[in-house]
Amino acid sequence: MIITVTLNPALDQIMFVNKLERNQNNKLLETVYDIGGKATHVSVVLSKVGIENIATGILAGHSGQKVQQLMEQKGVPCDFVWQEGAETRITYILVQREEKGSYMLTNRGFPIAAATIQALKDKLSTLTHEGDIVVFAGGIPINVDESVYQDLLQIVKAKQGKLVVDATGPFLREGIKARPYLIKPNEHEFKELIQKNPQTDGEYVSEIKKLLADGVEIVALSLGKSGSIIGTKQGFIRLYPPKIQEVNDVGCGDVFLGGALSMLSQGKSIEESFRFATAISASKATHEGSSEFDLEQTKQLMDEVKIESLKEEN
Ligand code: TA6
Repeated sequence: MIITVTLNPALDQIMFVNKLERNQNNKLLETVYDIGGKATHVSVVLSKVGIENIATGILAGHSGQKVQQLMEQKGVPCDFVWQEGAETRITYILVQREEKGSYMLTNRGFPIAAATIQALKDKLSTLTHEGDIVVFAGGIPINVDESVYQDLLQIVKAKQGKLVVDATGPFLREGIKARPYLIKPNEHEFKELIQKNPQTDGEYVSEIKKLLADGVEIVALSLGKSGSIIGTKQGFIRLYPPKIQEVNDVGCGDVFLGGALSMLSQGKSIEESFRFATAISASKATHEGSSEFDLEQTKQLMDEVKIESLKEEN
């Protein structure tokens, strides 16, 4: 079983214009809603691929109900903790049809009540069984500190669960302290973590080796449109994504993580798992929604993913 934990889910409001004009009345061409918050995306991929999973975390209000409704429409079993008197945050994403890339404005979300955190701890303890993969991904609520985060991680470790952590700054460091199965930092998060600025793949490999020595089993370093570097004690590979017509890049990193876990959880090799992850992430980029992709398109893109083995620079 794979359990995804989204402490701070979001309802993504994705708006499309031709080209944003300053000081103008920019008429929206279209607005679509999708799920947001990162670990939620992982669950969408797992469900679409047919991997048993449960999505939990903290939801609230009408926007939280809309998120759960969208998750259920995408075939995701949900078991969230609900907080009264609050509203799940809305993320505003602007996509210009005539330009590449998107603008994303993320709200911080509501403060989590002590009772809500306790309810989540109880739920996590109930849901997690030995050998389960438990994915913590996405932003952290404004009043959740590193010690609360570590308490949640340790509930999983106590149950012999396998931790996956996709977090930033001090929370990524907390994740590494818990000796996780997998971490997925992006380039910015990685450089902030190591407090260095690697310039070559070989330098990245040297830094990743230190994290493996600290007890991380798989380091999946996302380099965005340039691809990724995957490091394990068995070696290092560099993956290059296929060329695609980008529509909306929001959610690609989360779909990448979901794609990798959907394969790893079936015992597929590192190379096969991250080939699939790279292809499904590329498919997501060609879709408007932040959790949309096409499995047929993914299969066609698999052969266009380039993979090289990497060595540490001496
Ligand atoms: O990675 C995509 C996404 O999850 C969007 O769906 C949007 O909700 C945003 O990121 C949330 O990011 P945050 O770091 O605030 O959790």
